[in-house]
Amino acid sequence: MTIEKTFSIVKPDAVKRNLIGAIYQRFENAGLKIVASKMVHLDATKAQGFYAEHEEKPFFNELVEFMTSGPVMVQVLEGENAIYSYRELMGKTNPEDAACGTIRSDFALSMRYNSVHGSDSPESAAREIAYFFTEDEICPRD
Ligand code: IDP
Repeated sequence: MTIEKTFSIVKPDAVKRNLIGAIYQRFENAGLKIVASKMVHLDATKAQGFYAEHEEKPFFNELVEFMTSGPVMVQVLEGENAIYSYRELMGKTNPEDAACGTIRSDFALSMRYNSVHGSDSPESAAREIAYFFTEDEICPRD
């Protein structure tokens, strides 16, 4: 059994539609514990740094514009194989391809406005958690 931490964002489209509680419920129902959480309104520099790997992509500027368009919830989730299991819970990037019952299938509006982010590897999880949280903001849970 590998207990991991992963990084998650409830994106502006979901916060605007008052879906924070519904999405947090999905995390908890799936056995993922919230061990850190806060609301932030990203500025362009913070969003560009977060998505630096996509800098050359045609959708980069619109992605940054979207991610700075309103507050987001950022959280650290902990659980067994949390990185993979949260990616499965989110569903594919494009909600049209996301499996039934996934967060993106149920809540996302489009490929861009897709409601949630989740780390895709242990390296990304470590980088992304540290990008938003200090060690002492992460609370150990039983
Ligand atoms: P992921 O969030 O499923 O890991 P990535 O490929 O890392 O997907 O893309 C990051 C984010 O950029 C997506 O979640 C989505 O909001 C946005 N995005 C990705 N591809 C496109 C696209 O082709 N058009 C518009 N937005 C996109």
